[in-house]
Amino acid sequence: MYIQSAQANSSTAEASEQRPHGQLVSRIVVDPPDLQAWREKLFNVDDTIILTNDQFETYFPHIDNVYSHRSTQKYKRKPFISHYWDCRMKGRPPGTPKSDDPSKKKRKRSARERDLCDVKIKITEYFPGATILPGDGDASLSLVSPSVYQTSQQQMFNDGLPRPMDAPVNGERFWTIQRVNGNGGNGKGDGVAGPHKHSLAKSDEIKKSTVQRYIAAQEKEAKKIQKPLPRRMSGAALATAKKHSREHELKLYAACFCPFSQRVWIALEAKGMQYQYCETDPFKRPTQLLEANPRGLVPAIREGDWASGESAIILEYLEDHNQTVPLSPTDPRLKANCRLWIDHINARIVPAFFALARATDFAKQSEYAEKLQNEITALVQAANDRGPYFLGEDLCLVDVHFAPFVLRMSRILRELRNWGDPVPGTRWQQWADALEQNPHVQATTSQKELYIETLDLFLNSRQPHGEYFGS
Ligand SMILES: N[C@@H](CCC(=O)N[C@@H](CS)C(=O)NCC(=O)O)C(=O)O
Repeated sequence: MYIQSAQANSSTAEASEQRPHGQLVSRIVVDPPDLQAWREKLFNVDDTIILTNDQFETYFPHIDNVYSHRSTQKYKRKPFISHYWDCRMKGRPPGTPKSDDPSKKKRKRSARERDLCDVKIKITEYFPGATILPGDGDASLSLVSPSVYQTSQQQMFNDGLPRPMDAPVNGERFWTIQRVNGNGGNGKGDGVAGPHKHSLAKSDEIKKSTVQRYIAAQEKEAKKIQKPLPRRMSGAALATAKKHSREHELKLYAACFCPFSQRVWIALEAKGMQYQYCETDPFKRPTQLLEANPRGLVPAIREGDWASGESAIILEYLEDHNQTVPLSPTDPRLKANCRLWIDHINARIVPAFFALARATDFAKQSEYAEKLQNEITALVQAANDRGPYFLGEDLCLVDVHFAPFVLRMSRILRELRNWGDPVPGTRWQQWADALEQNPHVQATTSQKELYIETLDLFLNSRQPHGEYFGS
């Protein structure tokens, strides 16, 4: 079954380079012909495999669970780019910190031994117009001499799978996949690296392929429509809300599913303030909420006869009101800088987040994921080098604005929208982990199911978080 058509959103080298980490294709074909044979072939990678763009996009997402992306090599003035992937059974490289965040998805790999397999592959993507020529300076090319290629164009090989008949000739994008390492000799004495030390079935037990994850996400969404959901606050958030349920002059009207509400809640907790938490369903338009915020949106706060809506305004108010734990720097330039990046979060990251969260079309998901990643990268580049937070060691308002969305990236976008975790060892990962592990963020976070269960609530909000036109 062909699910969604290819979106040729990367017809140039630049577009390919901008793709998020490890993400090579932009469509899903659930049930293509000869799938089992193709999976075996792409698992074994006995010889260099040449694929048309169509073949690569169709079959690689069915086998990408076997491998994990390690690095991408770009070449100056060359019409190709190489992506290196290790067999997933090689395990986590030494030095990659494990997250001890209890709400983070538990990975089966934590129990697995390391270095169970040594197979590495190189996937080379040749841009339109590239041809395979010997001596082009790249090792992969010398493996594919014109005569080999000639043969591959003309024959059906003994695995019975069709070869790309026209890829390098008619100037379309094409791909090669080849082994660059393996478990020693393969016993044939032909210099070819050895095979995987496990079966394809074993790889399938360990991780689902992109296509399987796509199908699971679709099923999850379908089930969600069928059964009524509890949609109730849970976990640490519930405990914190109970602790702050007593009548108090300062009231926070918030909804557990709402990222904007969570911002204000994090700030109240970080500042150690006394307040009353009032879980509020904005869709029911309760009077107390309308009195505090005539627009009827959460969050809103009330303090005596004064009230306000809008998370950014409330956060500024709390900052002016309570300086015991400041979340804003005193230096005017640094403060202006923070305001600038808060604006970036609200004007660019939030709409890009919503665009991706709303995208059920797989090709659109790739496009929006790339845009969201670019907006995040701009923010991360503006952050203090040492971290872990935006300004360094202490949580500030930029972090407070950002944190609820970072949490929802791993809880919603990763589960439903094919969003990739931050690349290990990067500043982005350091920041995302710090936000996940921050005690005030954790104290205001429910168990992860809540966020998927309530996705429709904040996506259906009246707020025009909008069409994202980021460029
Ligand atoms: N810009 C507002 C956004 C608040 C917002 O969108 N709240 C949503 C829940 S996440 C809401 O109250 N929706 C109710 C509705 O649309 O009727 C803020 O930052 O406070």
